[in-house]
Amino acid sequence: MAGMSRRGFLLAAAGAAAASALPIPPPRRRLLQMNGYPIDAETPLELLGETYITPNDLFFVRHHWNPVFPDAATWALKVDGEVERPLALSLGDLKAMPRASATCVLQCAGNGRALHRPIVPGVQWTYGAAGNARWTGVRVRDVLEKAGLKAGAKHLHTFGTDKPPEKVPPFHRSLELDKVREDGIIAFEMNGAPLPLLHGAPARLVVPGWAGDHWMKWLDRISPQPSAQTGFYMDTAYRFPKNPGEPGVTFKPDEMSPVTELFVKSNITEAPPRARVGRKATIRGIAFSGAPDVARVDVSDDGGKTWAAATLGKDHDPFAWRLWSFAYLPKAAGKTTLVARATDSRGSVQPKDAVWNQSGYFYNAWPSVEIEVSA
Ligand SMILES: Nc1nc2c(c(=O)[nH]1)N[C@H]1C(S)=C(S)[C@@H](COP(=O)(O)O)O[C@H]1N2
Ligand SMILES: [Mo]
Repeated sequence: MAGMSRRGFLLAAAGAAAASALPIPPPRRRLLQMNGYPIDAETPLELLGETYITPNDLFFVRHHWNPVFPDAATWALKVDGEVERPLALSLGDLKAMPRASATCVLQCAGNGRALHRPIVPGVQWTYGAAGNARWTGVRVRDVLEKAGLKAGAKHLHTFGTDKPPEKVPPFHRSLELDKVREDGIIAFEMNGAPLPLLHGAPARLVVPGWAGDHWMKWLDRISPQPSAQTGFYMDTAYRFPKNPGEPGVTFKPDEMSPVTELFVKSNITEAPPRARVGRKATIRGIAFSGAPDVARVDVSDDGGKTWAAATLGKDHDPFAWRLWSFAYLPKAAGKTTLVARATDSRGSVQPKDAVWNQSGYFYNAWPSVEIEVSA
């Protein structure tokens, strides 16, 4: 993005219509960006909890290298592998199929990486590599049925159009067919608008409840197969220890398994810095999980000894986040620390401390805020 502001870049990218090239210099002719990524941008914490639906222009962006945007006019989704009839479906073909929508959270597995101690290398996401959107397209199940899925297939291999530079391994992924047949959507709309280029236009995979690495952008091929895909982004990256150790303890790939379901989590997105004894002070936040629903959010002013229930927002959908608020009534003057804790519909409770892991995935410790209470 040499010589271009982020906003300028986003405007240029948004204006790039159906073109296939990004308006940035080719990999070897540009300034070195210190984090090494073309665009990794997160939503500010205070904006996360403002609305149930995260607007498209505030939705975090993450990809591994400069994207190659497909031309929607010539793009086709190829379906091959363990199917009776390999297919190539145009955007028009997809749009002629029955529609499906899901309002759900997309969260990068690395969201909150910056909060792990000891520090973990990688993009230093804090809170905002997560958003809640309404995704519309067709069911993966319907596409696979059209192609005639064969019995032996267990994993769906997914491919996007982006190409890594030189010897960098491609971002090739696969996920369990059972999950993607149950809930998966190939989405071409986001919040009622055509899917934006930066979010994977013409179409991306949506995997409600599962971490962002499964949500292939610029999707151009799906292939059901008997076994999981191999390669760096399956065998080394996106793995979480089966039996985590103390903070700082690392594991070999075979001692870990792929990240899938999100961990139960809340964040506090708004809190007054100051309050008065006996006057209600409202704090707000979001909560979500890899389980379909959030059952409750509680707040404590004594470090988790006692808890009081927050009020959940009225909007909810399976695997979406839930806004919440809590009217805190300060009892004494001084510095007060409030912590929050979510519980999901399967009974999983957000832990006081996150599980440290060498890739910094799934940070979900209790969020806290400090309020200065005066008499
Ligand atoms: N083709 C492709 N798809 C991809 C990626 C990528 O690098 N290439 N990154 C994944 C990761 S790690 C995340 S967290 C999400 C981010 O989606 P967003 O940019 O729409 O927020 O896209 C996923 N899909
Ligand atoms: Mo991610």
